[in-house]
Amino acid sequence: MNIQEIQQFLSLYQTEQNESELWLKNRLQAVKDAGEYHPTTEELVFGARVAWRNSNKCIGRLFWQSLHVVDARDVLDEKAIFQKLLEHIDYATNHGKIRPTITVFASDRVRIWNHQLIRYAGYETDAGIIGDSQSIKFTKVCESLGWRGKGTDFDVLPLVIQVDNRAPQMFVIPEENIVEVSIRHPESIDVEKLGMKWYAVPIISSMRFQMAGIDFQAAPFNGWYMGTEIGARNLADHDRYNMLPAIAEIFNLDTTKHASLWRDRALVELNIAVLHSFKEDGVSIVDHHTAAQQFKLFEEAEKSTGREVTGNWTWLIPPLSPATTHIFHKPYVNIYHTPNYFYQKPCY
Ligand code: HEM
Ligand code: NRG
Repeated sequence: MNIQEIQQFLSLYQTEQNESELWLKNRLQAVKDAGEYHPTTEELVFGARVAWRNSNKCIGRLFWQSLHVVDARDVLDEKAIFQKLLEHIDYATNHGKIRPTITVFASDRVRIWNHQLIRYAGYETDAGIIGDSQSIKFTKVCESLGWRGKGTDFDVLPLVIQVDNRAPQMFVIPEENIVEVSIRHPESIDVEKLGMKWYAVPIISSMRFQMAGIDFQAAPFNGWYMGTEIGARNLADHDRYNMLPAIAEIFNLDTTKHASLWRDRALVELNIAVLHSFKEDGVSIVDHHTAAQQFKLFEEAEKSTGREVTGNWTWLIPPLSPATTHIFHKPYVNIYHTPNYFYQKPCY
C-alpha cells in the first residue's frame, strides 16, 4: 500500500463528503494499524465517480455524480462474475433508458479480456475483412478457446473472464440480454437495406480504475453513446465498416471528385440516421451539439466549486463539425488527476 496516495484520497473524500478532521485522523490511523487499505463501499462509490470526473477525454462528464456503482469485490468465481456482468448489462441497458454504471471487481485478481462487454467480432478472409477490424486479434483468441462465430458483420463476441492464474473462461451472452438498433434514415428507405446496426450500450471493460494507489483491473463502466462515435467513426472509418461509399450511392452524390464533398455529405446523412434510429427505438443517445452544451455546464459547475477542469482537446472535440462546438475554440489542460481510468496491457 502507498500511504501517501491513501492519505491524498481520504482527504479528498473528507473534504467533498463533509467528513470531520477527526474522521480523517481516525480513518488514517485505522489504515496504518491494519497495514492495509480496504476502501469502504462508500469510498469506492466516491472514487469511481471522481474517476469519471477526471476522465480528460470524456465529453459526458456533466453526469459524473449519477454513476451507479456496484461493489463486486467479493465475487471471485468465473461463473458468478459472468452473472454479475449480465446484471450490469441489464441494469445499464434498462430497456433503452441507459443508466451510467460501473461494476468493480477485486483488485489484482480479476481480468476481463474483452475491450467492451458487447462488441462485434472481426474476421480476416480472402474476400476482405468481415465485421469489426478492431476485434480481429481478440476474435482469434476467442476462436482458440473454442468459440465459433456465425461469420456475419455483427457477431457479438463472448465474454472472456480470468481469475488469478487460472485459465480464462469463456461465456456467450444470451441474445435476450443484448439490445441492438438497426440503422435507418428518416428520409430514405434504402439506408435500412444496407443492414447496418449497432449495439445500444458501450461498456468499456479493458481499462484499469485507479484510486488511492489501488488498481482495479476489472471495473467495466458505461454511459450512453454520442452519435458520432457510431456514425462518424465505427460505421464510417475507412478501416472499420467503411459505409460512406454506400451512403453516397443512395443519396446520388458525385463520388468522382473529392471537391464534391461527397464524404462530408454522406457523413451527415449517416449521423442523422444513427440519431434517428436510436431515438425512434427509445435508446439513449446524445448528438454532439447537445453533448458539447452539457460539457459546458460541467465546466461551469466545476468552476463554481473551485476545481479546474482538465481535458484532452484532441479527444473532446467531436469528429463531425468540431468547430461548431465551443470546445474547439479553447485550450484544455491535459494533466491527469487520480482517481481515474487508465489503459493497461491487454491479457493476450
Ligand atoms: C471517452 C462520451 C459516460 C469515461 C468518451 C468519448 C465520448 C464519451 C464521446 C470519446 C470516445 C472516443 O472518441 O472513442 C460519453 C457519454 C457518456 C459517457 C455521452 C454518457 C453518460 C462515461 C462514463 C465513464 C466515462 C460513465 C466512466 C465512468 C470515459 C473514459 C473515456 C471516455 C475513461 C476515454 C476512453 C479511452 O481512452 O478510450 N466518452 N461518456 N464516460 N469516457 Fe465517456
Ligand atoms: N468510441 C467507443 C466507445 C468509447 C467510450 N464512449 C462512451 N463511453 N460513450 C465506441 O465503441 O464507439 N461511455 O462510457 O459511455
